[in-house]
Amino acid sequence: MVALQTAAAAGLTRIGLASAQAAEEAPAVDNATAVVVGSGYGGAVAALRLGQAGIRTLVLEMGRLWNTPGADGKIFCSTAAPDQRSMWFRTRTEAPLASFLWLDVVNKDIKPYPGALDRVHFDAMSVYVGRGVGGGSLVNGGMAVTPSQAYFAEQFPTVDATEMYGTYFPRARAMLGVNTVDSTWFESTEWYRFTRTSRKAATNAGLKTTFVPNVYDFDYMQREAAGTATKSALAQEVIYGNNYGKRSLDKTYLAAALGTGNVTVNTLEKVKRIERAADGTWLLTADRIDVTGTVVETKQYNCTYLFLGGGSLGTSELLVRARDTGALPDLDARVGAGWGTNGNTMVGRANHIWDTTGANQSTMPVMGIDDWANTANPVFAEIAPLPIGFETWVSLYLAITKNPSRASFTYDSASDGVKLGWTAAHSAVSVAMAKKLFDRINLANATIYRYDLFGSTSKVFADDFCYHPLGGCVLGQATDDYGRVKGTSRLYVTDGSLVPGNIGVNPFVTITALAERTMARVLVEDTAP
Ligand code: FAE
Repeated sequence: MVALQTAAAAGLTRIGLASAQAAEEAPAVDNATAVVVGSGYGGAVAALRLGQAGIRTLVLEMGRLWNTPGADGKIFCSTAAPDQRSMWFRTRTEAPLASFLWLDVVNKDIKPYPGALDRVHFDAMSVYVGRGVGGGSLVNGGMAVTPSQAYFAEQFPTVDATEMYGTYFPRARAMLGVNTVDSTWFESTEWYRFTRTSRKAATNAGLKTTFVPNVYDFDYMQREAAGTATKSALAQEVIYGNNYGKRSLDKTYLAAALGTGNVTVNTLEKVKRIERAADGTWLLTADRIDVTGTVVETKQYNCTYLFLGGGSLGTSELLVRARDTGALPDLDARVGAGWGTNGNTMVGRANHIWDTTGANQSTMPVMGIDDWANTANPVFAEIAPLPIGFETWVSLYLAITKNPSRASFTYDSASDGVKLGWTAAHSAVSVAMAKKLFDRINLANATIYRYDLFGSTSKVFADDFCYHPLGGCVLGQATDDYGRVKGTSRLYVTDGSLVPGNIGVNPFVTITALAERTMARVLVEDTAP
């Protein structure tokens, strides 16, 4: 933790216990025993467990370290007043809710900068991801949900579910700092009126709701509500970062990783190529950018063990490129395949005038409508906030549907990037499933949908973006059962690309637990002297 702070305060892009000295002496070609690409959930677990094992590890992260306050004294900007810190090299924000009453009042012009939230556009789907030390943990809603054991076993038939639920899920939850809202406070506070109103509507339709844990510190949130702590979740902070309260990875796994003294993080460095050197070690090429996005240096790294934690998009792109440009021709044909949106679709309902949702809304979701057991139409819908500071009567949801559609990434030589084969027809499956559930809620409550939230005049379901990209290097298919990439050696995947397109709940606890399982095995079997 100390290292994270001092390094950024000094304006350095290299962070470790001896960061100041290291930055001045950093050689052009760097050697580490292990390199971890990306510092989200998968990367952070890998870094900590490698560091604890005494292995000298370098983490390469394309985003910046978020701990230096801007002119307003805050590290992150709020959703209400987005500035350059909000999004990754944009001239205008691209918020999920594009409009209100069809008005273009949500998005703002900003200066290009390595902001915390990115929206990556493919032909028929755009994907929100976090950028910076901590990856998605910086921008997400903190919902820390463990999937049902039955569905986990269905999605991961070769993984010992008993061991996962006995060892790795509890380990992940403990390290992530998962906690649950106090139910008495929840029932009385104005900040969760929106959730109670949605719960009532679901109950009227005979649907079950369930509390979901979060990594936001609920004691802190209660102090925010009491006026004794600076507001964050209660001050419209979430998708562009939280200044207080949230236990993002830079405060948990990554702080512990740096504390081992064996881990260094280089920021604003994007790995673009991985290949095998003649001596069998890994050779990486990375572009270092400045805050204008200009490439100021192209660097090379050499390591024995390579861990990919660039997320479903980042890792899939690196591996598809490596296979299809001939750098790693023996990678499995299933690299790039098995991608899905976790069945994501967002929707808003209009409540009756007497069913208020409140001007004051916490940004941290704490409840879901759980209809996953309905085999005819399995849906788990997060009750999402719409924290815009005035009464809207809107109930907003992020539905996770059991959409079986999967797409693949393919290499595009023209851009040296990847294309994603996800189509509007794939999204239509999620929409149809969500619609069945919310039609039921509307019928039971004599309510209607909102048509004004997603830009166009008639769009009810947001079918063109997702928060939960999963797959692209599926466990047991493109890798062995522990994330070792097939067709090569000492190359591992530890992130969301291992999950086969859907996990039925918000995914980061699953990603973290699977990474813990991989590291436990790999450190014993692959790195022993
Ligand atoms: P991720 O966290 O995306 O980390 C990948 C990291 O690698 C990033 O920091 C990248 O900048 C970096 N990177 C990528 N490519 C490169 C490269 N070539 N070179 C260097 N660095 C690279 O991956 N999930 C939940 O469970 N609960 C929630 O409440 C929730 N809410 C969400 C809300 C929003 C707005 C968003 C965007 C996501 C949300 N998610 C939520 C999803 C969750 O954040 C996501 O599943 C995880 O962050 C994925 O973890 P990974 O380790 O796969």
